[in-house]
Amino acid sequence: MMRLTSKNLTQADAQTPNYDRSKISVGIVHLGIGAFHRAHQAVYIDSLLAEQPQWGILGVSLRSNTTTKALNPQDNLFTVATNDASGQSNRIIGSVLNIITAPENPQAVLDALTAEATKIVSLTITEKGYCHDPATGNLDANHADIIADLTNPTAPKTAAGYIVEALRIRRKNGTAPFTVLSCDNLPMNGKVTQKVILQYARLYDADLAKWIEAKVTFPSTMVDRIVPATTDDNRTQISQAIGYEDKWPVMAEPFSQWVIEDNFCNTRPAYEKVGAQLVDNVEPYELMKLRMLNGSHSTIAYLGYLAGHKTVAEVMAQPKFQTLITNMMTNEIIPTLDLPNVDLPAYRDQLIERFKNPALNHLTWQIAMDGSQKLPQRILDTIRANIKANRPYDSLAKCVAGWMQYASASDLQGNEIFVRDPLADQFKLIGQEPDAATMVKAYASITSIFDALGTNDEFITKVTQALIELRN
Ligand code: CS2
Repeated sequence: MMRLTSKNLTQADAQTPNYDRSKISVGIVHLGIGAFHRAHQAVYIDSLLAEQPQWGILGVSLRSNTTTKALNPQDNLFTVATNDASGQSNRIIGSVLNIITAPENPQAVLDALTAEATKIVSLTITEKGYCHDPATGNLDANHADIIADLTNPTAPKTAAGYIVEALRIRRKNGTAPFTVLSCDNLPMNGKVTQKVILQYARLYDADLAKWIEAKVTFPSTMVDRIVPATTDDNRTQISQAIGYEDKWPVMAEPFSQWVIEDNFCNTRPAYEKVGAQLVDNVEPYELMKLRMLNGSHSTIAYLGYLAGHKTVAEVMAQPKFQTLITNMMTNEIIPTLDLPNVDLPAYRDQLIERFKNPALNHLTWQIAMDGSQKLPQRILDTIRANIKANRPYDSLAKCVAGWMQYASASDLQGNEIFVRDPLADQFKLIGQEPDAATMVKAYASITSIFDALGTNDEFITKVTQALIELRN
């Protein structure tokens, strides 16, 4: 089968770009070009380029060269296949003009970041890419990569290192700064990014930090689309469907949402023309999405995995789980939210349907990954809000208990679990504690996750009970 490239693009059996790619230029540099970015922001931009050709994307992989190697030979074109019970539709996205692997070509990344035409630097680097303490949001100045970047700031490795070095050069050259646009699942992701960048910059050059504080904006965003990891079967099936070999397509659900704080220090794309919502304050939307969607996802992932289920849809096909998740959203999450203009029960029902999508092979193991980075904003903040208002949080406590069992690297039958998390080694040691109460206390004393909640007796008791129940 012939490889998908610019030459055969228009012959592919899919929706293809409605613009001439040779007329598009780079206006956005995106750090962390994973499946999510390609199925989300790259699609919105693809819809806009016919009208605004100056907003093409240059993708950067900060670590591995897998995406670059797969996509450069196909002119960085890739298929986004959306799927649900009604079938599949394939769209080839042309908005990513080039992809660079940063460790192989750091100068090319800095050149792109310092180009006058680059007005936005966006990020999907996952929670751990911020090198921060998830409980407080402060930069982790002891993080090995941050130490390395501060020792050698002109040859950075981290997103913070690249952004600050690029801003230093832009300031020196008299080039206007870019907007930094976080698209990761963190509450007030713009604020978190700003804090990390400013703290890093202060350790580098105090004057530069002041300039960044005065000139650069960090809008918050709420991003939403379920994008499971692509499998070999997906690759084969999508290639067959479009008639050309696509080595790096993505699979996603049809649903997509993007809410953006309208606070750009440089120019911006007309996002509102392609379905994104621009608002003054994103926080309530972020809390809604993180607590309802991602909080439910993590609960489904830990408890579902321990019950022997491989995918989210499989878990949600069990009436017991569907009831648990519905009740958790109704009684323990919705009451913590303040969005008078959104029909939250309708949002809940829509989420249940999205989770049940039988066409998505979304692995519980994939969502279970990096719990140390996800739990605070998805589950623990909600528990804190309930404690404060004297409301129940029993289902959320079950999720925490499920996470602890999972983190111990041993399932309920004593089989080993491959836990992927920056704290996996520490978790495994704690998991050897012989009884539930001691184990719960030990996990809850990890302050970078639990902060002061870890010393709340009522919380410890509830989670311990939930863990004992789970084990029985
Ligand atoms: C998931 C998210 O892997 C995970 O942790 O909860 O990636 C989720 O699918 C997206 O946030 C949906 O927008």
